[in-house]
Amino acid sequence: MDLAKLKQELKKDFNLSKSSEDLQKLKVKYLGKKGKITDLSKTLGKLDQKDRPIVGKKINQIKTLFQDLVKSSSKRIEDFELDNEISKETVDVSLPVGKIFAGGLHPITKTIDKICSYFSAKGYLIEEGPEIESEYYNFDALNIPENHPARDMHDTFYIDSGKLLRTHTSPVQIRSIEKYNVPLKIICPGKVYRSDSDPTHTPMFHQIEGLLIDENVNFGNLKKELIDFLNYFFAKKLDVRFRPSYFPFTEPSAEVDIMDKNGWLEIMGCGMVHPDVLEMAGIDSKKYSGFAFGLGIERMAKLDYSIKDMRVLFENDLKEISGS
Ligand code: 2NL
Repeated sequence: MDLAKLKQELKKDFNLSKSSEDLQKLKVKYLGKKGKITDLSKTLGKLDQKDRPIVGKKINQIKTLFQDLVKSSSKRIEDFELDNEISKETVDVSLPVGKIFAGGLHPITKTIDKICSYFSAKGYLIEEGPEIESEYYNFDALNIPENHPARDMHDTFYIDSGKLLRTHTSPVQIRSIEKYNVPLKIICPGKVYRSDSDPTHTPMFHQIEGLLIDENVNFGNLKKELIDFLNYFFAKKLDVRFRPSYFPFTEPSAEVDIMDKNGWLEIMGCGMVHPDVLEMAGIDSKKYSGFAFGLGIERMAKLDYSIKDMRVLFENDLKEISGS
C-alpha cells in the first residue's frame, strides 16, 4: 500500500465531505472493521521485525492526520450547516404585513360614548343605577300602577319579593331626582331587560334616557334639543317629525321619526314629564316642568355602523364588529 497515496485520498475525501453524515461515512471507510487504515494496521504483523516500527510510525502518522482532518472538517461542516439553517430561516423584513387585529371598543360602547359625550358637553350629568330594581322605581313612580296594561307591555323579568330586572332606564332618573333635586339635567345609559326574544328582540338591550327639569321648560325646548342631537348624531341636516304617541310617564308624548332612504323611520320616544311623576318625586309641578326622551342604542348603532342584522351586535364575531 502506497502510504503517500492513501494520505492524498484521505485529504481529498475530507475536502469533499459536506455533511456530518459524510464524516461518519469516512470514519467507517478508514477506521471501520474493514477500513483502509484498519487494514493497514493488520498488515503490520506480516512485516519483517525491523520494518515494523517504521511502518507502524507511518500508520500512526496517518491516524493522527485522520483525527486532525476530522477536527478541521467538523468545524467547517458545522459552520456550513449552521449557515444553511440560518439562510432557511431568513425573514424578509420588506414583505408587507398582514392585517393586525388590535382590538377595539364594541359598537354599542362607542354609540353610548358618542351620545353621552354629546349631552355631557351640553351640561347633562351622566347617571347610572342598578339593573335589579324595585317595582316602585320601575313602575309606580313612573305612573304605571299595578294592573296597568303597560306593565304587561314590558314583559318584565321578575326575581322575587317585588324585585325585577329594570325594563327601562327611567328608574335611574327617578333616583337622580331624589339625589340631586331640581333643576336637573341628566342622561342615563344602561342595560335593560324584557322577556321577549325573537329575531328582532333580545332579552337584554341598551337604552339611553335623558331628562331635563327646570322652570318654564316646554315642548319647543324638547323639539330643539332632539333635532340638534339627531343632526349631530347622523352628521347631516335631517327631516325630523314628531308624531303624537302615548307613554304613561309623559304628557303629551311623541315618537320621533327621521326621514331615511326608505321613508320615515321611528328613532326615539319623548314627551313632557307627566305632572303626577313630578309630584310623586316630591317636585312642585306648578313651578317646574320637564321633558324626557328615550332611545334604543342597538337601533342607533345599527344605523351608524350600517349593520344589517342586529344579532351581529350580540354574537361578538370580531370579523363583524371590530374596526366597524
Ligand atoms: C322609548 C321611549 C321614553 C321617557 C322615556 C321618562 C323618564 C322619566 C319621566 C318621564 Cl323619569 N319620562 N322617560 C319618556 C318618554 C319616552 O322612551 O321609546 N324608549 C326607547
